[in-house]
Amino acid sequence: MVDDEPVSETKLTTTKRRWAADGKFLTGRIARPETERLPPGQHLVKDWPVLDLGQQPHITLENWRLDVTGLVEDPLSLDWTAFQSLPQSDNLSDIHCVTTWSRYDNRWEGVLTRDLIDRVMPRPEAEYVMLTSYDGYSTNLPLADFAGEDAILATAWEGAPITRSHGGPMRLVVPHLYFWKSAKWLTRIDFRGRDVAGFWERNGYHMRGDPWREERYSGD
Ligand SMILES: Nc1nc2c(c(=O)[nH]1)N[C@H]1C(S)=C(S)[C@@H](COP(=O)(O)O)O[C@H]1N2
Ligand SMILES: [Mo]
Repeated sequence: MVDDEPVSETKLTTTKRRWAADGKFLTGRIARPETERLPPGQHLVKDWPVLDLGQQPHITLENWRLDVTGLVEDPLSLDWTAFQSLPQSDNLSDIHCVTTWSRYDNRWEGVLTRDLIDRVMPRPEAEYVMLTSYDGYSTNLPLADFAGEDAILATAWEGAPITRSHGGPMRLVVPHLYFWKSAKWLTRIDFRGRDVAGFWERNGYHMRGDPWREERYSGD
């Protein structure tokens, strides 16, 4: 069951809300994505940190569902077998987390968001998506970003199923935006005509979140 605001105040939410209020980590530097691989204010890590609201849901493949709703011609409710029968792809991308770590060259396998979009056929009025996850997390992004060419509904990382702590059995990866837009344990994709703030977006974070423009906080 997915609630709208299930998450109690934790040290993480308090700290990250304060960073947003203070504009922490902003460099004011102009990034050049053509020549610089690391966005401004980021540093490289080799490991892969786990970040979430602290409730990592257990979802069996049998119970897993993905609902695709809202302003689309063909809404879908997919079980795991139906999801696996969508076209499968793989790609390589970098992760940029707003808490300033970046990780290069992550190999993902799953369903490109473009292939899902082709299947449901968004109506012309659909300009945003709201994502909802099994832990009650939500995040919003423009449809144009959700449809980015590297964006993937990922079921595997580096050749193995994505672990529960990293959002398995399925998570979104939208590598050209800060990683909070990449919902773990994703269960609903809702196509909308208006941009409504998700969890971090209600807590001081940017509606778009482009690391190259350093869109960390609302108002940046
Ligand atoms: N469902 C869900 N997705 C989520 C989050 C979350 O708390 N719940 N946290 C976001 C944030 S802030 C980040 S940085 C990344 C972290 O993903 P990772 O734990 O695989 O590194 O997941 C994003 N997706
Ligand atoms: Mo994050």
